[in-house]
Amino acid sequence: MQFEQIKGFAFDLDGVIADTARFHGQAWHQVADKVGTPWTRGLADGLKGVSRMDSLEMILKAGGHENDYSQDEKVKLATEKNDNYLKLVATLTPSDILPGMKAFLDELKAAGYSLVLASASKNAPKVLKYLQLADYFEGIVDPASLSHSKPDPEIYVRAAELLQLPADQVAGVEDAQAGIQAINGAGELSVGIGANLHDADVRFDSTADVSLTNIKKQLG
Ligand code: B16
Ligand code: MG
Repeated sequence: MQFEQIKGFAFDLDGVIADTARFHGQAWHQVADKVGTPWTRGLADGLKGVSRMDSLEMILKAGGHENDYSQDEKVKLATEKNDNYLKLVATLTPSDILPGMKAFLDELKAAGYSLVLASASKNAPKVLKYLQLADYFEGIVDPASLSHSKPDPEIYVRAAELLQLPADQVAGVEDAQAGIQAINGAGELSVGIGANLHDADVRFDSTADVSLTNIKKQLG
C-alpha cells in the first residue's frame, strides 16, 4: 500500500491515545472477584478492544459461570463496572496522553489529515474531553451502532465512512492484535503499537516512536 494515498487516520483510544486499560482492568477485576472468576493477566489482555457486554461474558466464561446469571443480572454487573470505570477515568488530564501522541496528532492536523476515533468504548467522548482532545477528531464511530466487536472489521469500515474515504486512503492505529486484524480486514493501512503485532503493515514499540517520517521510513 502506498502511503502517499493516505488521507485520513482512524485511531483506537485505549492503549494508543491513553492508557485506559488499567482503569478497565481495575473495574473488571472487581466484577471477577464478585462472580468468582480468577483474575489473570491473560484474561485482562483478552478484554482489550472487546465491548462491555462481550467482556462480561468472557469473564463469566473464564470462571465457568456463563449460565449462572440472568440477562438482568448481567446488565447490573456491567453497569456497576461502568460506574466504577467512570469514577476512575474522571481523574484523567492531558498529562495522561501517551508519550508522543499529542505531537503526532498535531503533526497530522498540520499536514491536513482528517482524524476519526474507532474505539469500542461508549465512554470515548468523555475520555477525549478529559484529555482535551475532542477538537482533534472530526467524528467518533458510535460503538452502540455496531453488531460485532474487533477483530471484526466493522468498526474500521465505519471509520472510513465517517472520513468519507475509500479504505485504501485510510490508516488505522491500534495497540491490540484484534484491532490490527480489524484494520487489515477493512482493507486499510495498519499501524501497530506494541510487541507481537506481526500482521501490522507498520509497527512501533512505543507511542513515542510514531511519526509521519517514521511511518514512511518503514514503508520504504
Ligand atoms: P466501554 P478501545 C475498548 O476500548 C477497551 O479496550 C475495552 O477493554 C473495553 O471493554 C471497550 O473499549 C468498551 O468500553 O465499557 O467504555 O464501552 O481499545 O476500543 O479504545
Ligand atoms: Mg486499544
